[in-house]
Amino acid sequence: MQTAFVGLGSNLGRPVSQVRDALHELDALQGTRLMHRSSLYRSAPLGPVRQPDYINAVAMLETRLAPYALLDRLQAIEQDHGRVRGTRWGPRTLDLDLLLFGDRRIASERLRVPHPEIARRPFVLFPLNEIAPDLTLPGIGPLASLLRDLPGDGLRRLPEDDNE
Ligand code: ROI
Repeated sequence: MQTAFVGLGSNLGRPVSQVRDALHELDALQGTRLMHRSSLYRSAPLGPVRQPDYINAVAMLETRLAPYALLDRLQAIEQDHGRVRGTRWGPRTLDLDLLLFGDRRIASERLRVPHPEIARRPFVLFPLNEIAPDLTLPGIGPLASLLRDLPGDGLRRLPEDDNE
């Protein structure tokens, strides 16, 4: 069994439902259980493209799947949600990023773990901190020190109703 963290993001097609449904689908994956999930957050879009705000969350999984098998399943869920691989920075119905996989460091063409942008993304680190505050990111450092330098503006936790 390995602990894996997955970042969820959506800013098209009823984003709150996209993210909530995806959390259930992660729990239903073969050999995988959803152990913890963060609250849902609304976040200002990062990047050069004008687009709607995102809904973001982070999930902690326990899985028997190997990293690439898990990545295949994540991409299949994205496809089911009508994800079209368009522009790099464009809006999306569902984005599932494999953020961390145990203490593994992977650097292949298809998969980089820890996710290369993780340290710069408030919409990943704040939700991650909610469910795993003591985490150290392999090759990067303690989550707590990354958060010290990161502004949390542009990020808002959604009210409880949206977080059942
Ligand atoms: N911005 C926010 N706030 N949340 C995301 O999930 C997200 N995903 C992306 C880019 C376009 C970088 N911007 C984002 O892929």
